[in-house]
Amino acid sequence: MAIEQFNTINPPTWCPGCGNYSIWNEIKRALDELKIPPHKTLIVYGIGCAGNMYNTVNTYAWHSLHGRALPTAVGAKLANKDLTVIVVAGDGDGLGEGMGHFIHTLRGNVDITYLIHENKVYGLTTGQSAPTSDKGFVTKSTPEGLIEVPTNPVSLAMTAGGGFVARGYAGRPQQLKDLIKLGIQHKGFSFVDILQPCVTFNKINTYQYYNERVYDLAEAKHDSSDFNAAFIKAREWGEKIPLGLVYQDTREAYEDDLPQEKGKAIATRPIVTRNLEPLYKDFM
Ligand SMILES: Cc1ncc(C[n+]2csc(CCOP(=O)(O)OP(=O)(O)O)c2C)c(N)n1
Ligand code: SF4
Repeated sequence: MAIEQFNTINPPTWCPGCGNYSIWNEIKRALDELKIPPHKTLIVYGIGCAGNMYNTVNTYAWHSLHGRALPTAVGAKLANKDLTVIVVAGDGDGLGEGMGHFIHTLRGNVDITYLIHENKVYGLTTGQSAPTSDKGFVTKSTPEGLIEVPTNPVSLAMTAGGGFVARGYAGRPQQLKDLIKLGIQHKGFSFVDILQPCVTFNKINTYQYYNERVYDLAEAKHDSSDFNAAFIKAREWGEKIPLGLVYQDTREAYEDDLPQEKGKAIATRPIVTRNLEPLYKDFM
């Protein structure tokens, strides 16, 4: 296999230098290295610059509603457990409108992989503040500077019950690819928060900003099975920003506890027509 099998005839349309190009490449490389073919993969996309990847990767694809990519993906996975299901969404999409779904999907632990492109701004709608934007961030929607403090998606994912929580960076493509691969291989919900410079609307969190701060948790001998140690790393943000696998547990995926999922994938079973007349009569 080769990475080209995941290309379509449509080139991406992101701004030159956008971090999305790296993420796009590493998703394809991860699938290729895991030998997961296009017809065994579904990518569900949110709405935004991140979601505009939807027609540039040759797999099954679904361009969902803003904030609703996760429940769409959960439904698809439960209907066809043979598919590798990945979700690609922006941080506005996933942590603003889609925040409720995020928290409940973390609890639920369905076996899908969620990639949030954290650019700390609304890119597609031309630069409003996002839930991850820094306090004081000046945008068209916050001309006097943002009042709220930012959401930390990594520590949030841990407190909400996430069983696989990682942070990657578009500027560290090799590590990012390895994290996406680990996430896909994890049995249960895997979340990779990806630092993604938006070169057009975020002049603060640039490649230079991150390059001066990021370090690799693996090199720091971090134990990703120790929740308390991992939570300290999840909260770390400032002069130093950790990258890598922050926390991983071994609990069962949602599907493993669902009797209907035993046996063949639901989508491959014959359609059974049931006579509901007796049931209606009971209630009439
Ligand atoms: C229900 C709904 N609300 C709002 C919008 C408008 N909208 C489109 S993209 C977007 C935010 C994009 O920001 P983000 O999710 O961070 O993705 P990015 O463009 O930065 O990749 C918004 C608010 C929409 N399309 N649908
Ligand atoms: S606006 Fe920002 S996130 Fe969107 S394509 Fe341009 S650089 Fe990328």
